[in-house]
Amino acid sequence: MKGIKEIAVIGLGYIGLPTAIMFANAGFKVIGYEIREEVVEKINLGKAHIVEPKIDELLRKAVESGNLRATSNPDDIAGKDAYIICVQTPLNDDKTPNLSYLESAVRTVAKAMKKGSLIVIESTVPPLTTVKMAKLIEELTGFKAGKDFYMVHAPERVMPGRIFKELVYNSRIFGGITPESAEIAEKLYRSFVRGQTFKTSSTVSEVVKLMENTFRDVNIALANEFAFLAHQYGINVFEAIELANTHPRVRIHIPSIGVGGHCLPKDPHLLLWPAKEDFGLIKLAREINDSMPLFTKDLLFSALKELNIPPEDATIAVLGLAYKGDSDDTRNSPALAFVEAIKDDVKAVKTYDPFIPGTSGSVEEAVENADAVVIATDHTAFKSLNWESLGKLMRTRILIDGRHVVENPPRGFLFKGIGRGEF
Ligand code: SAJ
Repeated sequence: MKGIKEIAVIGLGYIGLPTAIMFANAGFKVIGYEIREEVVEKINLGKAHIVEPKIDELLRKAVESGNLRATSNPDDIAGKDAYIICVQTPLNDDKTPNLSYLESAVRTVAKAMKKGSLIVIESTVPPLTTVKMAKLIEELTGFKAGKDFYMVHAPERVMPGRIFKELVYNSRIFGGITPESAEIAEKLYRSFVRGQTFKTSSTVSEVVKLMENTFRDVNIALANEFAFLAHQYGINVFEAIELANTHPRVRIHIPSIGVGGHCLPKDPHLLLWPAKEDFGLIKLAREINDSMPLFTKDLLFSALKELNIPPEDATIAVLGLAYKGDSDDTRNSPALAFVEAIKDDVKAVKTYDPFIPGTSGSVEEAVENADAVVIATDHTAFKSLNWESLGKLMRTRILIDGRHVVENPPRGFLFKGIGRGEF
């Protein structure tokens, strides 16, 4: 395989755009293919359509160097040496994978590629997908996989907010349909990856990616079950977790109002989808995590009951809509699930999230005349609120902590928190 010089990145979302930028700033000629024309326009002006530290300066550098251009015209990606596919793989409503975006991207690449092209799927996919897509390319092109083209699954592990650091320093796995495919991809990515790199088969790589997020989802569910027990035993689960984690080989996760984002709620289902049978733990963990917004609703309603406030008379202020702290992403956010769960049973719901336009203008505005405040996202801004002055604005002072933001409940409030069984 002669040296790779020209790369097409398919899909310029929160993984594709940073990846295109890294390759461009590593000296490759990169063309980003994106169907959203407004995104193409912005990128060609050196402006990012996603919020991520350092992205504006790195994107401007890539565009001004002439190494990165975006297009929505598939003719512009013809005959490239490498194609990096970074499209979404969401779930359908019935929790089965929607691979239509991936298949459409593969068909676009099949039309554009040349003999010898390397194709990399970065998207998180069900096991066995990469080999299936290689067969589709063989059918569409008459090329022989592993001989006339190379194909690899190379999942990303980046955490939003740290993408550019983690793209360089995280370890990386290259799963090839043939060992040579993995070799070629590893060499290409080492143009910017400084972390350890590993080669394996495409199916092992697909399973590894899904195992990583399933491991996290199951451990969060375990922490949530510990929280349920803490309520029965009258203890603070966070004190217990902190002490348990002093064990050198124990790292219990954090109980919360729920698990959001577009990875953890989805990936366990992708892992199980092609399996002929599963064994229950992974699905049960998903059910436990998905039940947390309702558990938080129960805490709120038990507090209203203690103060003899009929829910239908109550105004509830919800602080945070994003799926996790200091993010503007609301995909599968448990905060939204919580609002959905209470909105028809209470008089009014007011929301405030500093990262989400269209919510109240301030915490004060949201809590004014409210009967209860529910902390639904662990934004840093919520960790230093003056509850005494906020309490003066409220009709009744109930505080429900869904994110372990409040360590010592403020005086004058009826406080309940997930795992705070001592109250
Ligand atoms: N959460 C908890 N308790 C915890 C940790 C997280 O309730 O102890 C919640 C968060 O609030 C959030 C959700 O779970 O709602 C997911 O949080 P996350 O920190 O896992 O964030 P993601 O989904 O953005 O990132 C994960 C990461 N995977 C792992 O840490 C194994 C990231 O490295 C992956 O790249 C990313 O999924 C992905 O794209 O797959």
